[in-house]
Amino acid sequence: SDEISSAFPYNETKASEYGQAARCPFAGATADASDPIVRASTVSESNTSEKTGEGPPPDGENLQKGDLDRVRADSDGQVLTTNQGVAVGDNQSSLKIGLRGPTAMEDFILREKLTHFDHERIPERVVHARGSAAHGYFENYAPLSEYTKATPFNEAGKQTPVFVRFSTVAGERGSSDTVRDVRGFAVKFYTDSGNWDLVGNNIPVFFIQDAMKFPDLVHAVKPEPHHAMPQASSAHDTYWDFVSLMPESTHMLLWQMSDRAIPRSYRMMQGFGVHTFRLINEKNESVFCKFHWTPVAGTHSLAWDEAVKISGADADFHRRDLWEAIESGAYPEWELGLQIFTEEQADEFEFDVLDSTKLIPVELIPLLPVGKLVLNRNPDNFFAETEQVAFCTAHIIPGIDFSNDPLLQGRIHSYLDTQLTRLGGPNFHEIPINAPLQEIHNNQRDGMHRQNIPRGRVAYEPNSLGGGCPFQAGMQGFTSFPETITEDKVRGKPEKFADHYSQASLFWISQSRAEKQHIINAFRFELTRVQVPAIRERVVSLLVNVDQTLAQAVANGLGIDLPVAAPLASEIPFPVLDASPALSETHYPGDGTIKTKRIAILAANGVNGDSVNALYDAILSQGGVPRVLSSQLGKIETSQGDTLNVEATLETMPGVLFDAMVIADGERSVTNLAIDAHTVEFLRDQYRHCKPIMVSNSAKILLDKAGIEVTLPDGSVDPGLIISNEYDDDTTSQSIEQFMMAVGKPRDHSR
Ligand code: HDE
Repeated sequence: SDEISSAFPYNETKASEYGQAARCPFAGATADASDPIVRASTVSESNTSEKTGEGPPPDGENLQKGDLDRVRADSDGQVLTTNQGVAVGDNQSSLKIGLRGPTAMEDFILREKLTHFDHERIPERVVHARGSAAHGYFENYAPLSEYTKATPFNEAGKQTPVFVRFSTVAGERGSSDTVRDVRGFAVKFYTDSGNWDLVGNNIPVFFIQDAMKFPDLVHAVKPEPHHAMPQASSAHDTYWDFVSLMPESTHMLLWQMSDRAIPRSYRMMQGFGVHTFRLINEKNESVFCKFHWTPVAGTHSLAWDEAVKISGADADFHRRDLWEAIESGAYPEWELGLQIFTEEQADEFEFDVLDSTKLIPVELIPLLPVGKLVLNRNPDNFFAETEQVAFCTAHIIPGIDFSNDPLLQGRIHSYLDTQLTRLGGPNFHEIPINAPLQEIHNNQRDGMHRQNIPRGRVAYEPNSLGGGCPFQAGMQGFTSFPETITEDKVRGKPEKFADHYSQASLFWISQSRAEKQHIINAFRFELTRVQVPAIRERVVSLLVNVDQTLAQAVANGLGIDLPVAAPLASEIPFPVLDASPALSETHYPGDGTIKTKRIAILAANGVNGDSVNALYDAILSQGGVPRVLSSQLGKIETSQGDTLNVEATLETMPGVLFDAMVIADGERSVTNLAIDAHTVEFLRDQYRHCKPIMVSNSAKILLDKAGIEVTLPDGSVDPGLIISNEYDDDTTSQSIEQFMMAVGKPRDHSR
């Protein structure tokens, strides 16, 4: 080291601080690469999140990964450099005129580092700022050539790489995941005929009918401009003022106040393209189409009280859930279903298919299952991929076309336009996550941050100097459907757009009893936060047109008389519809398994270790995620004289973060748990949120302490509360089976 310090004279005075030690990792600054946790957190498929499953994460099969490899960077074993590739000798101190003197202007290393840092942030998305994404693929079931020439659908078993981003709408980039809001469900297909983006939501309808109203809607729901409150919440005056004056939003309001707006997980929500699109086949025949994603895990939601508490316990609840599921190899899956219908059928519907506040009940046009979506790889870098991905409704491919939905028409402009500000110019398509797999050849040139190097003198068309290239593809390329239109140029709306209530009523009557109660509660909550009484009343007057019971229940909660119904926008009597069972979440129970369900096992000193181990293995073997929780980390003694590892504490991982719970067997353990007030809180929340609970006989004292009745209010057996007999092996295994069944089912709201 003497030799080295004499080679670097600037370190002479304080060799120990500035010497070789600062240029190489010092003792303790390197981690043992054979440790699986260390390995997992240094390689690009990292898992630094609280882990589900066992062992290092599997390497997901991803078709886009190869292509992104050219830009992936790993610094393993590399020397630190500037952005010009110059090796940096000292990354601790700026260059000074004397150790106590001013910093030299010529310190290009410091200046480059600070300049880059100063410009690290880009504007967040004006809506859908908070989101999470993953890579995967879409696999087509069978050729769909009868309807479309779009290449992802042209062969059985064909896989098309995708990148999917889920999001909330109103909250800022750092807001909480479990707020009441619509969720974005945006899919970028890297097809072999160019990129196709299906930029949808988890709710099949929208607030407004015309793009003209979108900025107003967003200004109303975002934090109020004078004091920038509230964050990520529609429960305030400006939002309800706006929607109460826009009766077309009523249908969407029912969805937004329903459980759909507080999903349990991104993996457990439906997705919808919302608008009517066109499909076009090789013969240039066209049909209309709506896109639906249905999750294999079922459609599940949180309880409102639970969502609020999760916000405090883990603001990244949905982000973490998606990340962990993929890291553990439990790849989320959806089925793509199409509602296909002709123009003639559309003319017969009592609603207009160009109106995004209306849906087509699947009982009227059933879903044609066409393929599955699998998400199997987490991004390497949040900013480079999830933040920089640019979804555009204008990105469509031959075989797909727009309808004249006036909301969609406006979106075709907005998504490209917004990237110019957000991503800093017109070359955002060259950012790796946005680049198509197909080569790009055109005469667009220059602009900020151009990456490719076009060769030759020709940047125009037609040309002879470039041999006429790049040339037009003719009918092989994208051609718009030649729809015949003979109409006046007007500002206005088609007649059927004036029906603002039939489908709101349809949604309401199609909900289960519990779902209806949740909708009432949500309206009461949001409107109670509204300060201006006239706004509250105006909202209830819209609800009178939807359903008297709903309106009355909301009015009661607000302490007001039932107002008169809001005036109708049309004289035409609109239809009263039959219920559509598929609009209720209960229609999508999932596959009945306990896969990825998080199950807390509460234990303390004196626990029956054999029973915990058996239960733990049983949960793992069925794909569930068991966690042993106690008052503090470390080891607890079992009644067998062994020890058991505590994985999380009751204080840091409250009940709302789990799908089910077990009080482990062992009288002494139960007595010890009873001393910790978190145990009772845990039990109460799990019970209140209708989650399965398994306790042994001896733990009944804990139920008493939590004020939990062992039977349902009507005296019948509570199927979600399983009391096992810890002294009888047979009944214990029956109880475990019963418990697992309950965990695999959607929540039972009979409590
Ligand atoms: Fe969007 N929307 N939107 N939207 N939207 C954006 O685009 C817009 C609408 C949706 O994960 C923005 O890149 C207009 C309906 C999703 O990156 C912006 C109108 C639906 C995402 C924009 C709508 C959506 C966005 C903000 C009415 C469901 C997130 C940043 C005419 C079918 C995509 C960006 C992602 C994002 C405009 C209505 C879904 C400003 C003008 C309807 C999932 O361009």
